[in-house]
Amino acid sequence: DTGLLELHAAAASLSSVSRFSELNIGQKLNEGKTKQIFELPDQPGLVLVQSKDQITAGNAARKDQMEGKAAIANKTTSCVFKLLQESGIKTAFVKQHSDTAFVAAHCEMIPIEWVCRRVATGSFLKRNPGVKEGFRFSPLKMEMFFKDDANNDPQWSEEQLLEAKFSLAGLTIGQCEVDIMNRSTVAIFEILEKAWATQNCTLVDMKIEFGVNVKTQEIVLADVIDNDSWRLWPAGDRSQQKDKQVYRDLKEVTPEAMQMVKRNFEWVSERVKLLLEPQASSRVVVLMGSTSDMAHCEKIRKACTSYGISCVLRVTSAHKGPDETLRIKAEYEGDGVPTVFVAVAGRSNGLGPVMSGNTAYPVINCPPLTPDWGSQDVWSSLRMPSGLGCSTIISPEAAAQFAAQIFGLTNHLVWCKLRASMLNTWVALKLADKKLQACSL
Ligand SMILES: Nc1ncnc2c1ncn2[C@@H]1O[C@H](COP(=O)(O)OP(=O)(O)O)[C@@H](O)[C@H]1O
Ligand SMILES: *[C@@H]1O[C@H](CO)[C@@H](O)[C@H](O)[C@H]1NC(C)=O
Ligand SMILES: *[C@@H]1O[C@H](CO)[C@@H](O)[C@H](O)[C@H]1NC(C)=O
Ligand SMILES: *[C@@H]1O[C@H](CO)[C@@H](O)[C@H](O)[C@H]1NC(C)=O
Ligand SMILES: CC(=O)N[C@H]1CO[C@H](CO)[C@@H](O)[C@@H]1O
Ligand SMILES: [Mg+2]
Repeated sequence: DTGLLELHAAAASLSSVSRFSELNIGQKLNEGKTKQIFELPDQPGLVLVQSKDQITAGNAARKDQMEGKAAIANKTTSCVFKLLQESGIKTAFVKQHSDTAFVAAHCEMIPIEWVCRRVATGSFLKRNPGVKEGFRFSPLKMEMFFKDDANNDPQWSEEQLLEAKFSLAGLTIGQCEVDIMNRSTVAIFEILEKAWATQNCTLVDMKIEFGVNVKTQEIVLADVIDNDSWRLWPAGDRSQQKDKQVYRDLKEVTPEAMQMVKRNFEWVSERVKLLLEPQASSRVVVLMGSTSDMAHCEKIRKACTSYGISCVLRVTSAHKGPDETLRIKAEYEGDGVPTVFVAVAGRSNGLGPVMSGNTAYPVINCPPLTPDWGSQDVWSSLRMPSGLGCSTIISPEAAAQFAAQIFGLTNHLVWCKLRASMLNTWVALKLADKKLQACSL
Protein backbone atom coordinates (compact mmCIF):
# COMPACT_ATOMS: atom_id res chain seq x y z
CA ASP A 1 0.00 0.00 0.00
CA THR A 2 1.12 3.57 -0.61
CA GLY A 3 2.17 4.28 2.96
CA LEU A 4 4.58 1.40 2.95
CA LEU A 5 5.91 2.32 -0.48
CA GLU A 6 6.52 5.89 0.62
CA LEU A 7 8.48 4.60 3.58
CA HIS A 8 10.45 2.46 1.16
CA ALA A 9 11.27 5.43 -1.02
CA ALA A 10 12.28 7.54 1.95
CA ALA A 11 14.64 4.79 3.08
CA ALA A 12 16.06 4.43 -0.41
CA SER A 13 16.78 8.13 -0.76
CA LEU A 14 18.25 8.27 2.73
CA SER A 15 20.66 5.45 1.92
CA SER A 16 21.66 7.08 -1.35
CA VAL A 17 22.42 10.29 0.54
CA SER A 18 24.48 8.53 3.20
CA ARG A 19 26.58 6.69 0.60
CA PHE A 20 27.82 10.05 -0.61
CA SER A 21 28.35 11.37 2.88
CA GLU A 22 31.23 13.70 2.09
CA LEU A 23 28.56 16.34 1.53
CA ASN A 24 27.40 18.10 4.69
CA ILE A 25 23.65 18.33 4.19
CA GLY A 26 21.88 21.06 6.10
CA GLN A 27 18.25 21.83 6.70
CA LYS A 28 15.45 21.28 4.20
CA LEU A 29 14.68 24.56 2.47
CA ASN A 30 11.77 23.44 0.35
CA GLU A 31 9.72 20.42 -0.61
CA GLY A 32 7.36 19.93 -3.52
CA LYS A 33 5.57 17.07 -5.19
CA THR A 34 8.64 15.50 -6.73
CA LYS A 35 11.69 16.79 -4.89
CA GLN A 36 13.24 18.21 -1.77
CA ILE A 37 15.79 21.01 -1.55
CA PHE A 38 18.49 20.95 1.15
CA GLU A 39 20.89 23.63 2.26
CA LEU A 40 24.64 22.84 1.94
CA PRO A 41 26.21 24.66 4.90
CA ASP A 42 29.78 24.20 3.57
CA GLN A 43 28.94 25.46 0.11
CA PRO A 44 27.14 28.77 0.36
CA GLY A 45 25.06 29.55 -2.70
CA LEU A 46 24.56 25.87 -3.53
CA VAL A 47 21.76 23.44 -2.64
CA LEU A 48 21.11 19.70 -2.95
CA VAL A 49 18.15 18.76 -5.15
CA GLN A 50 16.82 15.35 -4.07
CA SER A 51 14.25 13.53 -6.27
CA LYS A 52 11.43 11.53 -4.75
CA ASP A 53 10.31 8.12 -6.03
CA GLN A 54 6.85 9.42 -6.78
CA ILE A 55 5.00 10.08 -9.98
CA THR A 56 2.05 12.46 -10.14
CA ALA A 57 -0.42 13.40 -12.84
CA GLY A 58 -3.38 15.77 -12.91
CA ASN A 59 -1.72 17.78 -10.15
CA ALA A 60 -1.21 14.94 -7.70
CA ALA A 61 -4.82 13.79 -7.97
CA ARG A 62 -3.11 10.59 -8.99
CA LYS A 63 -0.12 9.67 -6.97
CA ASP A 64 1.76 6.41 -7.28
CA GLN A 65 5.16 5.41 -6.09
CA MET A 66 7.42 4.06 -8.73
CA GLU A 67 10.52 2.44 -7.37
CA GLY A 68 13.57 3.66 -9.21
CA LYS A 69 11.84 6.64 -10.77
CA ALA A 70 14.03 9.07 -8.86
CA ALA A 71 17.17 7.44 -10.20
CA ILE A 72 15.86 7.55 -13.77
CA ALA A 73 14.79 11.16 -13.38
CA ASN A 74 18.21 11.99 -11.98
CA LYS A 75 19.97 10.47 -14.94
CA THR A 76 17.70 12.26 -17.38
CA THR A 77 18.17 15.61 -15.64
CA SER A 78 21.92 15.34 -15.36
CA CYS A 79 22.40 14.37 -19.00
CA VAL A 80 20.06 17.08 -20.26
CA PHE A 81 21.61 19.76 -18.07
CA LYS A 82 25.08 18.62 -19.11
CA LEU A 83 24.13 18.97 -22.77
CA LEU A 84 22.69 22.44 -22.17
CA GLN A 85 25.63 23.53 -20.02
CA GLU A 86 28.20 22.33 -22.57
CA SER A 87 26.28 24.14 -25.26
CA GLY A 88 26.62 27.36 -23.25
CA ILE A 89 23.15 27.74 -21.71
CA LYS A 90 23.18 29.12 -18.16
CA THR A 91 21.67 26.58 -15.77
CA ALA A 92 21.54 26.03 -12.02
CA PHE A 93 22.98 22.51 -12.34
CA VAL A 94 26.45 22.11 -10.82
CA LYS A 95 27.14 18.38 -10.53
CA GLN A 96 25.68 14.98 -9.93
CA HIS A 97 25.81 13.99 -6.28
CA SER A 98 24.21 10.55 -6.06
CA ASP A 99 21.78 8.28 -7.88
CA THR A 100 18.91 10.52 -6.93
CA ALA A 101 20.38 13.92 -6.12
CA PHE A 102 22.43 16.69 -7.67
CA VAL A 103 24.07 19.88 -6.48
CA ALA A 104 22.65 23.09 -7.93
CA ALA A 105 23.05 26.82 -7.54
CA HIS A 106 20.63 28.08 -4.91
CA CYS A 107 17.88 29.92 -6.71
CA GLU A 108 14.74 31.76 -5.80
CA MET A 109 12.34 30.18 -8.23
CA ILE A 110 10.10 32.24 -10.51
CA PRO A 111 6.68 30.58 -10.06
CA ILE A 112 6.01 30.21 -13.78
CA GLU A 113 6.04 27.13 -15.96
CA TRP A 114 7.20 28.07 -19.45
CA VAL A 115 5.73 25.77 -22.07
CA CYS A 116 7.10 25.54 -25.58
CA ARG A 117 5.38 23.54 -28.30
CA ARG A 118 6.40 22.33 -31.77
CA VAL A 119 3.39 20.07 -32.32
CA ALA A 120 -0.15 20.69 -31.03
CA THR A 121 -1.35 18.02 -28.61
CA GLY A 122 -2.71 17.61 -25.08
CA SER A 123 -4.14 20.59 -23.23
CA PHE A 124 -3.48 22.93 -26.16
CA LEU A 125 -6.16 21.11 -28.17
CA LYS A 126 -8.69 21.52 -25.37
CA ARG A 127 -7.97 25.23 -25.03
CA ASN A 128 -7.97 25.77 -28.82
CA PRO A 129 -10.89 23.77 -30.21
CA GLY A 130 -10.68 23.27 -33.95
CA VAL A 131 -6.91 22.80 -33.97
CA LYS A 132 -6.09 19.22 -34.90
CA GLU A 133 -3.47 17.17 -33.13
CA GLY A 134 -0.24 17.31 -35.11
CA PHE A 135 -0.50 20.98 -36.15
CA ARG A 136 3.10 22.22 -36.35
CA PHE A 137 4.16 25.55 -34.86
CA SER A 138 6.91 27.45 -36.69
CA PRO A 139 7.93 29.61 -34.93
CA LEU A 140 7.50 27.66 -31.73
CA LYS A 141 4.38 28.33 -29.67
CA MET A 142 5.09 29.80 -26.24
CA GLU A 143 2.72 29.62 -23.29
CA MET A 144 3.13 30.30 -19.60
CA PHE A 145 1.33 28.98 -16.57
CA PHE A 146 1.35 30.42 -13.06
CA LYS A 147 2.37 27.71 -10.59
CA ASP A 148 -0.67 27.66 -8.34
CA ASP A 149 -1.84 24.17 -7.41
CA ALA A 150 -5.00 25.43 -5.70
CA ASN A 151 -6.15 26.89 -9.03
CA ASN A 152 -4.75 24.18 -11.30
CA ASP A 153 -1.87 26.27 -12.64
CA PRO A 154 -3.81 28.89 -14.66
CA GLN A 155 -2.48 30.08 -18.01
CA TRP A 156 -1.09 33.60 -17.77
CA SER A 157 -0.49 36.32 -20.30
CA GLU A 158 2.74 38.31 -20.42
CA GLU A 159 0.80 41.26 -19.00
CA GLN A 160 -0.32 39.24 -15.98
CA LEU A 161 3.27 38.24 -15.28
CA LEU A 162 4.43 41.86 -15.56
CA GLU A 163 1.67 43.10 -13.27
CA ALA A 164 2.55 40.46 -10.65
CA LYS A 165 5.86 42.34 -10.18
CA PHE A 166 7.56 39.31 -8.64
CA SER A 167 10.75 40.14 -6.79
CA LEU A 168 13.20 37.26 -6.34
CA ALA A 169 16.68 37.41 -4.85
CA GLY A 170 16.47 41.19 -5.23
CA LEU A 171 15.56 41.07 -8.92
CA THR A 172 12.19 42.41 -10.06
CA ILE A 173 10.70 40.45 -12.92
CA GLY A 174 9.98 43.12 -15.53
CA GLN A 175 9.86 43.24 -19.33
CA CYS A 176 13.58 42.59 -19.74
CA GLU A 177 13.47 39.48 -17.54
CA VAL A 178 10.30 38.16 -19.22
CA ASP A 179 11.87 38.61 -22.65
CA ILE A 180 15.02 36.80 -21.51
CA MET A 181 13.01 33.84 -20.21
CA ASN A 182 10.88 33.71 -23.35
CA ARG A 183 13.94 33.76 -25.63
CA SER A 184 15.83 31.26 -23.46
CA THR A 185 12.93 28.82 -23.53
CA VAL A 186 12.92 28.87 -27.33
CA ALA A 187 16.70 28.30 -27.49
CA ILE A 188 16.55 25.48 -24.94
CA PHE A 189 13.73 23.81 -26.85
CA GLU A 190 15.59 24.07 -30.15
CA ILE A 191 18.74 22.59 -28.63
CA LEU A 192 16.88 19.63 -27.13
CA GLU A 193 14.85 19.19 -30.31
CA LYS A 194 18.04 19.05 -32.38
CA ALA A 195 19.60 16.56 -29.95
CA TRP A 196 16.56 14.27 -29.90
CA ALA A 197 16.36 14.35 -33.68
CA THR A 198 19.64 12.40 -33.73
CA GLN A 199 17.70 9.61 -32.01
CA ASN A 200 14.88 9.83 -34.55
CA CYS A 201 12.68 11.26 -31.81
CA THR A 202 10.38 14.28 -32.12
CA LEU A 203 10.41 16.68 -29.18
CA VAL A 204 6.73 17.59 -29.20
CA ASP A 205 6.60 20.02 -26.29
CA MET A 206 8.43 20.92 -23.12
CA LYS A 207 7.90 22.78 -19.86
CA ILE A 208 10.67 24.42 -17.85
CA GLU A 209 11.16 26.76 -14.92
CA PHE A 210 13.64 29.53 -14.27
CA GLY A 211 15.15 30.76 -11.05
CA VAL A 212 17.17 33.76 -9.98
CA ASN A 213 20.61 32.67 -8.78
CA VAL A 214 20.79 34.16 -5.26
CA LYS A 215 24.51 34.89 -5.63
CA THR A 216 24.69 36.35 -9.14
CA GLN A 217 21.09 37.56 -9.59
CA GLU A 218 21.19 35.94 -13.01
CA ILE A 219 18.14 34.27 -14.50
CA VAL A 220 19.05 30.61 -15.03
CA LEU A 221 17.27 27.47 -16.09
CA ALA A 222 16.56 25.66 -12.81
CA ASP A 223 14.49 22.88 -11.31
CA VAL A 224 14.80 19.75 -13.49
CA ILE A 225 14.20 18.49 -17.00
CA ASP A 226 13.10 14.89 -16.80
CA ASN A 227 10.47 12.60 -18.13
CA ASP A 228 7.68 14.71 -16.69
CA SER A 229 8.97 17.77 -18.53
CA TRP A 230 8.40 16.84 -22.16
CA ARG A 231 6.63 14.73 -24.75
CA LEU A 232 8.81 12.59 -27.01
CA TRP A 233 7.43 10.75 -30.00
CA PRO A 234 9.85 8.26 -31.55
CA ALA A 235 9.85 8.72 -35.34
CA GLY A 236 7.22 11.44 -34.82
CA ASP A 237 4.66 8.76 -33.98
CA ARG A 238 2.33 9.49 -31.06
CA SER A 239 1.50 5.80 -30.56
CA GLN A 240 5.13 5.22 -29.56
CA GLN A 241 5.17 8.09 -27.04
CA LYS A 242 7.90 7.71 -24.48
CA ASP A 243 6.85 10.27 -21.95
CA LYS A 244 4.65 10.76 -18.98
CA GLN A 245 1.52 10.79 -21.14
CA VAL A 246 1.76 6.99 -21.05
CA TYR A 247 1.10 7.24 -17.32
CA ARG A 248 -1.63 9.88 -17.60
CA ASP A 249 -3.41 7.71 -20.18
CA LEU A 250 -3.42 4.56 -18.02
CA LYS A 251 -7.00 3.40 -17.44
CA GLU A 252 -6.07 1.50 -14.34
CA VAL A 253 -2.86 1.54 -12.34
CA THR A 254 -1.82 -2.07 -12.19
CA PRO A 255 1.68 -3.33 -11.36
CA GLU A 256 2.05 -4.37 -15.03
CA ALA A 257 1.01 -0.92 -16.19
CA MET A 258 3.47 0.75 -13.83
CA GLN A 259 6.18 -1.55 -15.15
CA MET A 260 5.38 -0.36 -18.67
CA VAL A 261 5.61 3.29 -17.61
CA LYS A 262 8.89 2.56 -15.90
CA ARG A 263 10.26 0.74 -18.97
CA ASN A 264 9.33 3.77 -21.01
CA PHE A 265 11.17 6.06 -18.60
CA GLU A 266 14.16 3.80 -18.81
CA TRP A 267 14.01 3.94 -22.62
CA VAL A 268 14.38 7.72 -22.39
CA SER A 269 17.10 7.67 -19.75
CA GLU A 270 19.12 5.21 -21.80
CA ARG A 271 18.81 7.32 -24.93
CA VAL A 272 19.36 10.62 -23.18
CA LYS A 273 23.03 9.63 -22.71
CA LEU A 274 23.39 9.39 -26.48
CA LEU A 275 22.41 13.06 -26.80
CA LEU A 276 25.85 13.96 -25.45
CA GLU A 277 27.70 11.92 -28.05
CA PRO A 278 28.87 13.50 -31.29
CA GLN A 279 27.08 11.90 -34.24
CA ALA A 280 29.63 13.15 -36.74
CA SER A 281 33.28 14.14 -36.62
CA SER A 282 34.41 17.58 -37.75
CA ARG A 283 37.81 18.97 -38.62
CA VAL A 284 39.17 22.30 -39.75
CA VAL A 285 42.50 22.28 -41.58
CA VAL A 286 44.14 25.70 -41.64
CA LEU A 287 46.71 26.07 -44.42
CA MET A 288 49.06 29.03 -44.02
CA GLY A 289 51.40 30.33 -46.66
CA SER A 290 54.03 31.19 -44.06
CA THR A 291 54.58 30.84 -40.31
CA SER A 292 54.59 34.65 -40.13
CA ASP A 293 50.78 34.25 -40.16
CA MET A 294 50.85 31.99 -37.08
CA ALA A 295 49.15 34.44 -34.68
CA HIS A 296 46.24 34.84 -37.12
CA CYS A 297 45.95 31.04 -37.44
CA GLU A 298 46.06 30.50 -33.67
CA LYS A 299 42.97 32.71 -33.38
CA ILE A 300 41.18 30.43 -35.84
CA ARG A 301 42.26 27.35 -33.88
CA LYS A 302 41.15 28.82 -30.55
CA ALA A 303 37.71 29.65 -31.92
CA CYS A 304 37.35 26.17 -33.47
CA THR A 305 38.18 24.60 -30.11
CA SER A 306 35.42 26.63 -28.45
CA TYR A 307 32.95 24.92 -30.81
CA GLY A 308 34.45 21.50 -30.05
CA ILE A 309 35.91 21.24 -33.56
CA SER A 310 39.40 19.84 -33.96
CA CYS A 311 41.78 22.08 -35.86
CA VAL A 312 45.06 21.27 -37.59
CA LEU A 313 47.57 23.89 -38.74
CA ARG A 314 49.79 23.25 -41.80
CA VAL A 315 52.27 25.37 -43.73
CA THR A 316 52.16 25.29 -47.52
CA SER A 317 52.39 27.72 -50.42
CA ALA A 318 50.39 27.21 -53.61
CA HIS A 319 52.80 29.52 -55.41
CA LYS A 320 56.07 28.00 -54.23
CA GLY A 321 55.11 24.36 -53.59
CA PRO A 322 51.87 23.47 -55.36
CA ASP A 323 52.73 19.75 -55.40
CA GLU A 324 52.94 19.80 -51.58
CA THR A 325 49.68 21.77 -51.32
CA LEU A 326 47.86 19.10 -53.33
CA ARG A 327 49.54 16.29 -51.39
CA ILE A 328 48.40 17.79 -48.07
CA LYS A 329 44.92 18.21 -49.55
CA ALA A 330 44.83 14.50 -50.51
CA GLU A 331 45.91 13.53 -47.00
CA TYR A 332 42.79 15.12 -45.50
CA GLU A 333 40.50 13.97 -48.29
CA GLY A 334 41.66 10.42 -47.85
CA ASP A 335 40.66 9.58 -44.28
CA GLY A 336 36.93 10.24 -44.54
CA VAL A 337 36.76 12.88 -41.78
CA PRO A 338 34.49 15.76 -42.85
CA THR A 339 36.82 18.73 -43.35
CA VAL A 340 36.65 22.44 -43.98
CA PHE A 341 39.84 24.05 -45.30
CA VAL A 342 40.77 27.58 -44.25
CA ALA A 343 43.37 29.27 -46.43
CA VAL A 344 45.53 31.92 -44.77
CA ALA A 345 47.77 33.65 -47.29
CA GLY A 346 48.88 37.28 -47.28
CA ARG A 347 49.55 39.49 -50.31
CA SER A 348 48.37 37.47 -53.33
CA ASN A 349 46.15 34.61 -52.07
CA GLY A 350 46.85 31.74 -54.45
CA LEU A 351 46.31 29.11 -51.78
CA GLY A 352 42.53 29.34 -51.28
CA PRO A 353 41.62 29.45 -54.99
CA VAL A 354 43.98 26.54 -55.84
CA MET A 355 42.46 24.45 -53.02
CA SER A 356 38.94 25.41 -54.04
CA GLY A 357 39.55 24.42 -57.65
CA ASN A 358 40.82 21.00 -56.60
CA THR A 359 38.60 19.74 -53.76
CA ALA A 360 34.89 19.26 -53.21
CA TYR A 361 35.33 20.19 -49.52
CA PRO A 362 34.43 23.76 -48.53
CA VAL A 363 37.26 26.33 -48.60
CA ILE A 364 37.21 29.56 -46.62
CA ASN A 365 39.73 32.29 -47.45
CA CYS A 366 40.82 34.12 -44.32
CA PRO A 367 43.56 36.47 -45.57
CA PRO A 368 45.62 38.28 -42.90
CA LEU A 369 45.19 41.76 -44.32
CA THR A 370 47.68 44.50 -43.52
CA PRO A 371 46.84 48.22 -43.32
CA ASP A 372 49.14 49.20 -46.19
CA TRP A 373 48.00 46.88 -48.99
CA GLY A 374 44.96 45.13 -47.45
CA SER A 375 42.34 46.83 -49.59
CA GLN A 376 44.17 45.74 -52.76
CA ASP A 377 45.23 42.29 -51.52
CA VAL A 378 41.67 41.27 -50.60
CA TRP A 379 40.73 41.14 -54.29
CA SER A 380 42.92 38.06 -54.76
CA SER A 381 40.46 36.29 -52.41
CA LEU A 382 37.29 37.79 -53.90
CA ARG A 383 37.66 37.84 -57.69
CA MET A 384 37.78 34.17 -58.74
CA PRO A 385 37.92 32.31 -62.02
CA SER A 386 34.58 30.70 -62.89
CA GLY A 387 33.77 27.41 -61.23
CA LEU A 388 35.24 28.23 -57.80
CA GLY A 389 32.99 28.44 -54.74
CA CYS A 390 35.33 29.51 -51.94
CA SER A 391 34.09 32.11 -49.46
CA THR A 392 36.14 34.90 -47.88
CA ILE A 393 35.91 35.94 -44.25
CA ILE A 394 38.28 38.58 -42.90
CA SER A 395 37.98 37.93 -39.14
CA PRO A 396 39.69 34.72 -37.94
CA GLU A 397 37.00 34.11 -35.28
CA ALA A 398 34.27 34.58 -37.88
CA ALA A 399 35.99 32.14 -40.26
CA ALA A 400 35.89 29.51 -37.50
CA GLN A 401 32.25 30.37 -36.82
CA PHE A 402 31.37 29.87 -40.47
CA ALA A 403 33.14 26.49 -40.45
CA ALA A 404 31.10 25.63 -37.32
CA GLN A 405 27.91 26.56 -39.17
CA ILE A 406 28.85 24.17 -41.96
CA PHE A 407 29.48 21.34 -39.45
CA GLY A 408 26.36 22.30 -37.49
CA LEU A 409 24.27 21.00 -40.38
CA THR A 410 25.27 17.44 -39.40
CA ASN A 411 26.88 17.75 -35.96
CA HIS A 412 24.23 18.61 -33.38
CA LEU A 413 26.76 19.38 -30.61
CA VAL A 414 28.31 22.11 -32.75
CA TRP A 415 24.88 23.42 -33.73
CA CYS A 416 23.85 23.59 -30.06
CA LYS A 417 26.90 25.72 -29.21
CA LEU A 418 26.10 28.12 -32.05
CA ARG A 419 22.48 28.35 -30.92
CA ALA A 420 23.38 29.03 -27.27
CA SER A 421 25.94 31.61 -28.30
CA MET A 422 23.28 33.43 -30.33
CA LEU A 423 21.02 33.49 -27.25
CA ASN A 424 23.82 34.69 -24.96
CA THR A 425 24.70 37.52 -27.34
CA TRP A 426 21.04 38.57 -27.44
CA VAL A 427 20.78 38.49 -23.63
CA ALA A 428 24.03 40.45 -23.19
CA LEU A 429 22.71 43.22 -25.46
CA LYS A 430 19.44 43.29 -23.57
CA LEU A 431 21.21 43.57 -20.20
CA ALA A 432 23.62 46.22 -21.49
CA ASP A 433 20.66 48.29 -22.63
CA LYS A 434 18.87 47.81 -19.30
CA LYS A 435 21.99 48.93 -17.42
CA LEU A 436 22.42 51.99 -19.64
CA GLN A 437 18.76 52.94 -19.18
CA ALA A 438 19.15 52.65 -15.41
CA CYS A 439 22.27 54.88 -15.45
CA SER A 440 20.67 57.60 -17.50
CA LEU A 441 17.64 57.84 -15.19
N1 LIG B 1 18.09 25.15 -7.69
C1 LIG B 1 17.05 25.33 -6.87
N2 LIG B 1 17.15 26.18 -5.81
C2 LIG B 1 16.09 26.37 -5.00
N3 LIG B 1 14.89 25.79 -5.14
C3 LIG B 1 14.73 24.93 -6.17
C4 LIG B 1 15.80 24.66 -7.09
N4 LIG B 1 15.34 23.76 -8.01
C5 LIG B 1 14.06 23.50 -7.67
N5 LIG B 1 13.65 24.20 -6.59
C6 LIG B 1 12.33 24.20 -5.93
O1 LIG B 1 12.14 23.04 -5.16
C7 LIG B 1 10.77 22.84 -4.90
C8 LIG B 1 10.40 21.39 -5.00
O2 LIG B 1 10.30 20.97 -6.38
P1 LIG B 1 9.03 20.17 -6.90
O3 LIG B 1 8.91 18.92 -6.10
O4 LIG B 1 9.18 20.03 -8.37
O5 LIG B 1 7.87 21.17 -6.56
P2 LIG B 1 6.50 21.44 -7.29
O6 LIG B 1 5.62 20.33 -6.87
O7 LIG B 1 6.10 22.77 -6.75
O8 LIG B 1 6.76 21.46 -8.77
C9 LIG B 1 10.03 23.73 -5.87
O9 LIG B 1 9.55 24.86 -5.18
C10 LIG B 1 11.14 24.11 -6.85
O10 LIG B 1 10.83 25.32 -7.46
C1 LIG C 1 7.22 35.21 -26.27
O1 LIG C 1 7.72 36.02 -27.32
C2 LIG C 1 6.98 35.93 -28.51
C3 LIG C 1 7.76 36.66 -29.59
O2 LIG C 1 8.11 37.94 -29.16
C4 LIG C 1 5.60 36.49 -28.27
O3 LIG C 1 4.83 36.43 -29.46
C5 LIG C 1 4.93 35.67 -27.20
O4 LIG C 1 3.69 36.23 -26.88
C6 LIG C 1 5.78 35.60 -25.95
N1 LIG C 1 5.17 34.60 -25.10
C7 LIG C 1 4.98 34.74 -23.83
C8 LIG C 1 4.29 33.62 -23.14
O5 LIG C 1 5.35 35.71 -23.24
C1 LIG D 1 13.28 6.89 -38.12
O1 LIG D 1 11.88 6.82 -38.26
C2 LIG D 1 11.43 6.54 -39.55
C3 LIG D 1 9.93 6.67 -39.59
O2 LIG D 1 9.34 5.68 -38.84
C4 LIG D 1 11.92 5.17 -39.95
O3 LIG D 1 11.49 4.87 -41.24
C5 LIG D 1 13.43 5.16 -39.89
O4 LIG D 1 13.91 3.88 -40.16
C6 LIG D 1 13.94 5.60 -38.53
N1 LIG D 1 15.36 5.74 -38.56
C7 LIG D 1 16.14 5.30 -37.60
C8 LIG D 1 17.58 5.57 -37.75
O5 LIG D 1 15.74 4.70 -36.63
C1 LIG E 1 10.48 8.54 -18.94
O1 LIG E 1 11.50 8.14 -19.79
C2 LIG E 1 11.49 6.78 -20.11
C3 LIG E 1 12.73 6.45 -20.76
O2 LIG E 1 13.65 6.35 -19.74
C4 LIG E 1 10.30 6.53 -20.93
O3 LIG E 1 10.31 5.21 -21.34
C5 LIG E 1 9.11 6.79 -20.10
O4 LIG E 1 7.95 6.70 -20.86
C6 LIG E 1 9.17 8.15 -19.51
N1 LIG E 1 8.21 8.18 -18.50
C7 LIG E 1 7.43 9.16 -18.38
C8 LIG E 1 6.42 9.10 -17.33
O5 LIG E 1 7.53 10.12 -19.09
C1 LIG F 1 20.90 5.45 -10.62
C2 LIG F 1 21.45 6.33 -11.66
O1 LIG F 1 21.17 6.15 -12.81
N1 LIG F 1 22.24 7.29 -11.26
C3 LIG F 1 22.84 8.20 -12.20
C4 LIG F 1 22.46 9.61 -11.94
O2 LIG F 1 23.08 10.43 -12.94
C5 LIG F 1 24.48 10.37 -13.00
C6 LIG F 1 24.97 11.28 -14.07
O3 LIG F 1 24.48 10.92 -15.32
C7 LIG F 1 24.95 8.97 -13.23
O4 LIG F 1 26.36 8.94 -13.14
C8 LIG F 1 24.35 8.06 -12.19
O5 LIG F 1 24.71 6.74 -12.49
MG1 LIG G 1 8.04 20.47 -10.17
